[in-house]
Amino acid sequence: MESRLLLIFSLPYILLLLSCLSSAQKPGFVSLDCGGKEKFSDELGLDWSPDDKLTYGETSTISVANETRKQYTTLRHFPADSRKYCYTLDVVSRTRYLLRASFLYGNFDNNNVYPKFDLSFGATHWCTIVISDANTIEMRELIFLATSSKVNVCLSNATTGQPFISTLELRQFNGSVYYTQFEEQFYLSVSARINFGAESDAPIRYPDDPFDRIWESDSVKKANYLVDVAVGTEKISTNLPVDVNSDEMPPVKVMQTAVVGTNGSLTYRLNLDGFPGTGWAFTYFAEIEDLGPEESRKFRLVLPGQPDISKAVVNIEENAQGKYRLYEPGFTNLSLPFVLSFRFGKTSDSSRGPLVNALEINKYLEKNDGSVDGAAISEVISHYSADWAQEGGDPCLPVPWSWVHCSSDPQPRLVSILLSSKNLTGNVPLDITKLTGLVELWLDGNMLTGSIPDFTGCMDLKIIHLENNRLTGEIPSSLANLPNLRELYVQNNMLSGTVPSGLQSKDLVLNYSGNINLHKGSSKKSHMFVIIGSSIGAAVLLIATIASCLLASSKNDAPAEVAHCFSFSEIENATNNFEKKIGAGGFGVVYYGVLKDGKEIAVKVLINNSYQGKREFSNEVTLLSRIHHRNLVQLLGYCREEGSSMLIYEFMHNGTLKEHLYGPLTHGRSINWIKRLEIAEDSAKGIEYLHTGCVPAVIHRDLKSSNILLDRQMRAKVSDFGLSKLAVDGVSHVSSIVRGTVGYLDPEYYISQQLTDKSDVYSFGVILLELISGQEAISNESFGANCRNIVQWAKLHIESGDIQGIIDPSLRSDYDLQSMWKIAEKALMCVQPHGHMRPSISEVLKEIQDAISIERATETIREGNSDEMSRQSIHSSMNMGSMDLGGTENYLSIDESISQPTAR
Ligand SMILES: *[C@@H]1O[C@H](CO)[C@@H](O)[C@H](O)[C@H]1NC(C)=O
Ligand SMILES: *[C@@H]1O[C@H](CO)[C@@H](O)[C@H](O)[C@H]1NC(C)=O
Ligand SMILES: *[C@@H]1O[C@H](CO)[C@@H](O)[C@H](O)[C@H]1NC(C)=O
Ligand SMILES: *[C@@H]1O[C@H](CO)[C@@H](O)[C@H](O)[C@H]1NC(C)=O
Ligand SMILES: *[C@@H]1O[C@H](CO)[C@@H](O)[C@H](O)[C@H]1NC(C)=O
Ligand SMILES: *[C@@H]1O[C@H](CO)[C@@H](O)[C@H](O)[C@H]1NC(C)=O
Ligand SMILES: *[C@@H]1O[C@H](CO)[C@@H](O)[C@H](O)[C@H]1NC(C)=O
Ligand SMILES: *[C@H]1O[C@@H](CO)[C@@H](O)[C@@H](O)[C@@H]1NC(C)=O
Repeated sequence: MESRLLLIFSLPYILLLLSCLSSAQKPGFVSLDCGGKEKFSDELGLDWSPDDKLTYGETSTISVANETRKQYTTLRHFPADSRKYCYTLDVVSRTRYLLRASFLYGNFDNNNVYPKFDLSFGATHWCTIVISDANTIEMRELIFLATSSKVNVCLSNATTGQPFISTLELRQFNGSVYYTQFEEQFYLSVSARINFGAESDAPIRYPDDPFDRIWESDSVKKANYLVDVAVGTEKISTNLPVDVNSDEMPPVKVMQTAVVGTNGSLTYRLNLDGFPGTGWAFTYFAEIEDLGPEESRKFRLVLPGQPDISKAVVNIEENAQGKYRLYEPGFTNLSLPFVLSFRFGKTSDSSRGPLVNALEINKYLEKNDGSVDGAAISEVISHYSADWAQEGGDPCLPVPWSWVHCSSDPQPRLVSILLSSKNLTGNVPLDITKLTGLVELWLDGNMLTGSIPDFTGCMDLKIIHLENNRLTGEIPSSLANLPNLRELYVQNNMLSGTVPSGLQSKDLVLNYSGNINLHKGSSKKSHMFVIIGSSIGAAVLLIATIASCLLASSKNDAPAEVAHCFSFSEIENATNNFEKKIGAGGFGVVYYGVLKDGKEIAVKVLINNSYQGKREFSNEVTLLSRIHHRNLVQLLGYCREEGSSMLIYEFMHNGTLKEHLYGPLTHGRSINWIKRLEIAEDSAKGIEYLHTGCVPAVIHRDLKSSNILLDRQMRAKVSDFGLSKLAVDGVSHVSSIVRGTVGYLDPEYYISQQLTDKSDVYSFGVILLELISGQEAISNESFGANCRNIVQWAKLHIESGDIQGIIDPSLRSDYDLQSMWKIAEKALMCVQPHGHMRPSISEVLKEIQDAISIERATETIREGNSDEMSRQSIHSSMNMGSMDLGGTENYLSIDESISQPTAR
């Protein structure tokens, strides 16, 4: 066993600092109250501040029984998308810190779905947070040596629920506390820090521990934690001071209590977070019992499978050179399992059983150095203050920023920069030319000035977009030396001089029109393709507008990312020669199919062939297939052969919302109100992702109840997004054709042809009215004389206070009127004539979620009268439904259960 002698080096330093530490708040302590609104001091004397500088995420207030600490009454949560959300903290370089993050779910989203997501520290995956109880705080700690002046903590990869965080704390160590010889390559992730023989369940921390380490009480009965305690284990304690030498060691209060194995053994089994792996493990002993002159306490540590460790004999008093003094044997590199069983056993010549005061185990967590281009890209973003430049963390890991694509190397490279139309001013940042792995550069549509820099360092560049800026000077002839350059767009700038002949003789798409002082110059025409018009330009523009919500790596870089191209025969076979038609809509007929691997698919055969050219089509489809969200129907691939174009989607078992509201599938009984609210919530989440998870937003343009599909669990996904764009024929400009479905179409968009996200909100308002009323959006009979339109009809009733007049009679009275009103009022806001008067989809989503919690609260009361069976089934559908992951076969839907006779 080796002792820690390192503190000797820190002593002079300690003495020097002594006089300047008098302020109330410990220097080097940062305590962020996530979602908090104001600064405050807690009862320990720690100063908390809100995380209100963060521009991402939303805040929530929660209330958990017996948790009164202010920092646990708020939290911040983030969308469940494929981005990362980062906190940036200031630190002092070459200093060690304890970083602590904590998570108290408290059912903040009224979803009762326990979130699961990843936490990373810079580019290093730190841990996965799995919430398993709404009222229990999950806590993770990391010890690190700062190597620069900032560190990042990021949440990402929501597998269930929404990522959230309650607190984030930094505690600065001084001197060589927690130095390890591996610290350049490894962090220490804290797995256990236990105070044995504790007098209460409360942990010991600041101010007893000057670094605010949390020494957990061994009396807390956590599941799977500290079990297998041997018979005869007893607590002991003393009031006498224990000499612990320095504050690197456990605080005196921790050392004043211990457990003793009165029958000769101390045995424990505990689960070690983060293990198996190699770790740092120390035990802390102090003799705090008075032994008689003839008595002795000698024991050994026994670790299963590690016989060598059992050789050393501990005699605390001898090892510590006295009573009430600390002895701290440990291992700086020990291999440990997840379930650690250990035993201290007395030697045969010892009169007393073993004693232990405290224990500390940390796991070595290997650092990931992150992307190669980190330094260069930080220089680039340091020129800008917009949100995209503040995403934080590593540019590529664990997921890339929203506007870059990265290679998939262990140390990734930036391969695409997608900064079209971001209002960039000033020169093209020179540091971009240091991104030597760059393949695509999109800087078009900004206000960039100055000249085009020399890209000689970026030999992989294939596509350069600099058009529609204010660039001056000549086109550098060095561009001709880029061996892979295939597309160069510099039109509509203020460039001058002549087009370098090297570029003119290259096999290249080159557009330099709209530069008044730029001349073609003399050259022999060879393979040059000059595009002055905009036919390909328009198609490329389409790609640019949705490119930046794509989080996967560049299409040029990773061919595996290209949308799957199915062969016609494969589709022919899967659909059994287009046998089973399952739907038809504005874009074409949909067929059912089963792939060879058993996966069920829906094949949409697009109606006409006014679609873009083959390459643009497959590019567009590739982009659509990369949009992933649990409430968006996944595009699996496409097929373009035999003169037809097809899109292949995941198959949704329960058809469209339309069919369930008033189609033949209802069989006279339709879905109940809570289910309708859940469908509204799911759809709103999908739309919210299109509007806010993609930059710039993707506007659906054709939302309607037949575009909301239902899976086996009756959870909803939005389909057909992006198709309006796909159908734009090559030549015409994107926004020149109004597209949409009568009854759902935003009247303002129809008149002005200006498409905004509020057009989708209008359509969604119509869907909400359908959910309330069970009526179609347009009907010749239902709405009375002179009225064909659900909006006019509903408005008339709701505004005169007669909500009953529009509620679907098949809902009987199984709904809460308050939740119904909430939705009705919001629906009317959504269908306001002017876009600026309509709420955002996120606001609508909030309202739906409020209505759901109202409905669930009253449902519980209503259930009081119904039988056990139906209560259970409603319950299970909520949990499973909102998890929405793998299909559970023995699912019992609400509809089935409420159609059962109940004991009302
Ligand atoms: C809260 O504390 C009270 C009193 O200490 C206790 O009776 C109750 O069980 C606690 N509730 C929870 C949920 O822990
Ligand atoms: C996201 O989490 C899931 C489950 O925890 C895991 O299987 C997957 O590898 C993670 N993805 C990434 C990109 O880390
Ligand atoms: C533990 O020791 C006590 C007395 O020291 C004895 O009575 C008891 O039987 C022992 N228990 C076991 C399991 O050895
Ligand atoms: C610990 O020891 C193992 C070999 O026993 C070695 O491979 C490893 O690099 C050491 N350090 C860490 C931090 O695991
Ligand atoms: C660019 O500036 C305009 C006008 O100031 C603003 O409306 C627009 O949102 C900005 N775009 C971006 C991407 O910041
Ligand atoms: C599909 O392929 C399988 C085997 O590859 C064949 O048995 C089956 O007849 C094919 N079906 C159609 C409709 O072509
Ligand atoms: C949903 O689909 C499943 C499987 O196809 C079916 O058993 C169930 O009845 C459907 N539910 C409704 C409400 O239609
Ligand atoms: C570290 O160095 C010495 C103290 O300065 C101790 O007395 C201690 O105060 C310093 N430790 C801390 C916690 O700041």
